[in-house]
Parts: sequence; structure tokens; C-alpha cells
Amino acid sequence: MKFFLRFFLIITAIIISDNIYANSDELTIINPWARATVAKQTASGIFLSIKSNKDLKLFKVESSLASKSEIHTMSIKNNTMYMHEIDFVNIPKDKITNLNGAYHLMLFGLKQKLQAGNQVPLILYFKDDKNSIIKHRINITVKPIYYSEK
Ligand SMILES: [Cu+2]
Repeated sequence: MKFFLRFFLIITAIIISDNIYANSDELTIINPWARATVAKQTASGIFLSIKSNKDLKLFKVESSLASKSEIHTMSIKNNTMYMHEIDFVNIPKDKITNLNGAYHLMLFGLKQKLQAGNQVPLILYFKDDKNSIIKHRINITVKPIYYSEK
């Protein structure tokens, strides 16, 4: 029993340790930014693109500034825009996957107002094709409310 517990803890420690990749440049987060909020607004969006040299699935996001973080997709029906949470986004290797439009990340239950220039700590959780978990920490800079990439 003790052996199994120790074994389990070691495996868990390996799985949750950061940067399992030998080179951090194998996973690149491109143009990450978060949108500023106004007083009493408790939700906001995070926008970024991801490139990896192996097939990954982004399946979870977490921020210590929000009570809940979600991966979202967007669709338009009868001229109305709908957003909903999805379980994962495929990140095909060597391609840029955009999560800055139809796909994006959202924070809910924000614990503070996001002001331009602030940093939002974010953890991205990926799975590779062997189901190993890759935990990637990043600080996202907050951009003004009316910021646009275009
Ligand atoms: Cu959304």
C-alpha cells in the first residue's frame, strides 16, 4: 500500500511538473492578450494562438484570478451570436491554431478588475497522443477594452 502510494505520488509529480518538453520552443504561444474589464464586470476574454511540434489537445485552462476558466467556441444563428464551452481544442502539429475569434478562452468570476498593462496568470493544460499532460504557465498582458488585433 505504502509502495503504491509513493509510486502514485511520483507519477503525479512527473505529470504535473512544468515544461515536460525538453525545449520550450516546441510549444509557442503567439500574441496572447486579455481584454480589460469595467467595474463590476466579472467575465472577460483571453485571445491567443498556439503552435506545437506535436499533436496536442488543449483541454483545460485555469487562472488564479478567476473562479472559472473555459474554452469557448462561437456560432451565429439567425443573426445572433452564441458562445458555449467546449471540452477541448485540437492543436495539430506545426500549424497555428487560432484561439482569438471563433475559438477563445474566457474567465468568469474575476476576483479583480482587469486594467490595461496588468498580468493575468494562466495555466494551459494539454494532452499529447500518449495522454501525457503538459502544463504550460503563461502571464497574459491585459489590453484596453477597445483593443483590436486588426
Ligand atoms: Cu466566450
